[in-house]
Parts: sequence; C-alpha cells; structure tokens
Amino acid sequence: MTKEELIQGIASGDSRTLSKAITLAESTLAEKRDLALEVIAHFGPQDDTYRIGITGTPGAGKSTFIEAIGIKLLQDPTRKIAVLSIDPSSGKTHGSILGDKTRMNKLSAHERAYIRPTSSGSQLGGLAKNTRLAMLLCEAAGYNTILIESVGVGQGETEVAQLTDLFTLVLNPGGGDELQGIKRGIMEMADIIVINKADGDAERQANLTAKEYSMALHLMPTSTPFSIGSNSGWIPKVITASAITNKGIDVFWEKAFDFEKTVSQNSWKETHRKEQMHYWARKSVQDLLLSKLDHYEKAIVKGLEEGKLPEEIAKEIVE
Ligand SMILES: Nc1nc2c(ncn2[C@@H]2O[C@H](COP(=O)(O)OP(=O)(O)OP(=O)(O)O)[C@@H](O)[C@H]2O)c(=O)[nH]1
Ligand SMILES: [Mg+2]
Repeated sequence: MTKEELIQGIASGDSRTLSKAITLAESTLAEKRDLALEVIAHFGPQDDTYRIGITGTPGAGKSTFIEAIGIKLLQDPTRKIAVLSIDPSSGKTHGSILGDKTRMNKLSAHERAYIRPTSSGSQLGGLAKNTRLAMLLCEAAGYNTILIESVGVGQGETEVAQLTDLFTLVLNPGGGDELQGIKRGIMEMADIIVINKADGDAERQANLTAKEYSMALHLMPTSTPFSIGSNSGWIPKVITASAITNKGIDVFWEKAFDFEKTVSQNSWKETHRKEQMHYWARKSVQDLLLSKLDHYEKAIVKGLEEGKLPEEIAKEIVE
C-alpha cells in the first residue's frame, strides 16, 4: 500500500487499512516503520481522545472487565473504542490473542470497536513503544476511546502510564498478598483501583479488600516518584465490580468521567500529554544512540589497546 492509500483508508475509518498500518509501525524494517510514521505525522495529534490504561495481575479479569465497560460505553453512539493489549508473551507466541478475543466476544463483533494485541517485534522494550504508535493510528482512524490492557508485572511495564490519561488497576478480592505479584509503584500510579470478581461468595471479601486498599491509599503520598510531573488534582478511588454480573460498571464510568472532567478543567491532561511526548522523545533519542553503539566497537577496542581510560574513549567518541 502507498502512503496515500494508507492515509485514505485510515481517514475513512477502514479497519483493515488500520491493521496494515499498525503492522508497518511494528516492523523492524526501517522503511516500513518510516512509512507508518509518515502516516501518523500526516494526521497530527488528536487531543480529544480518552486514553485509559487497565493494568493488573494475570487473570485478574482485565479482558473481561474491558468487555463489560466497552459494551457499556458503546451505548453512546458517538463512541468508538480501540482495545490494545500489551502482553509480554504475545510477541513470541501470540498466545493471548485467541484468549483475549474470546474474552471480548461482544466487543470484537461490535462495529464501533477494534481489538488488537501489540507485538513487541524483536525490539527490547518495544512493547509500549509499538502500542503508542498503534494508539496514534487508532485515534487517526476515529477511535476516540482507547483502552490499553497490560499485565503490570514485567520489565518496563510501568511505562504504560506514559501512554494513558487514566490509569486503572484491576485486582481481585483477597488481602495484600495480591500486591506482591505486581510492582509497588503501580499501586501508587493508579487513579482508579477496581476490585473485580465481586460476585457470589467473593462479594463480601471484595468489599473488605476495597476498604483495605482505600486505607492504604490514604497513607500514600499524593505525589510519588512514579507520578509524572505535575499533580492531576485527582484523589484515587477504590471501587468493587464484577465483569460477569456488570456490578460496578456504571460506577467505573462515573469515576472515569469525573476524572476526565477534573483533569480537563485544570489543564493537567494537556500538560500530562506534553510531558509524555517529552518522555517518548528522550526515549527515541536514547534508542537511536544505543543502536549506534555497535559502530563504535572498533574505536573502543583501539582506544583500549592504546591504553586509554574508558572515560577518555567515551569522550572521544561522543564529543
Ligand atoms: N467470578 C468472576 N470471574 C471473572 C470476572 N472477571 C473475569 N473472570 C474470570 O477470570 C478469568 C480470567 O479473566 P480474564 O479477563 O482473561 O483476565 P485477564 O486479567 O485479562 O487475564 P490475562 O490477560 O491472562 O492476564 C476468566 O475465567 C474469567 O471468566 C468476574 O468479575 N467475576
Ligand atoms: Mg487479558
């Protein structure tokens, strides 16, 4: 496909063209990736979208929860939802794709929804980076609500916060043990904590767990090393929900829109997105520099043979 064909297809909201463009963006071949970047640049930033991260331990019910909140939101005819999942395992095996599609049956069949797992390709730490490009392409294609699913246990997983406006943490009923599996920092980043699977016998436990987390949150500083730049002015909320019985799904959206209202009024959303762009720009520079490191191998070996200090060699190469 040519650049013009890609642009035209995406502008008309064609999901097959969108899929092709995302595949190009994930490519490790520079010319393919560059083509995708040109397409993204053509559309420019889409400021009016809502980007929501859904993170939580494996099996917490993230995909099922996304299906429930997605179907609910699509009752509003102006909404178009793209679901992107960052799965560290999907790069190799694509094992989660089938699982996610079956967990999101109704959503994947809906004409105003688009579901896609992101592949890491061969790039180290390329997951969130590729997800970001996929997100921008989805926004260009008219998807105004982006839901990003990530596990929150692997390396670099906290990076999902550099993609989204609202950060949601999905946990299960049961005490603090649960948190041992995920990075502590993730809890401090959460804007909404959802205790999912609050149904049947587990409902009582879920309410207790919600209270515990609520109290734990109160003890946390509002600004942490993980909160990026300025403060959103939002006080994190803990809710209970069931993705199966739909309990708490309305409450989730109520809070999510309260959040959006708060951060739009105090212009945090705008500032936050600018800070995120700065993060990605730095990261891109860093990645490019690192990819060039191999070129300097000869100079490094030569410098060492000449008895130079590593610090001297570095200065000579870089400056
Ligand atoms: N009882 C109950 N079960 C749920 C609920 N939500 C999800 N489940 C079940 O929990 C299991 C895992 O659900 P998923 O939605 O795949 O969880 P996930 O967090 O996306 O899992 P991974 O992506 O593999 O980390 C499935 O068997 C779901 O049916 C819920 O609200 N209540
Ligand atoms: Mg899942």
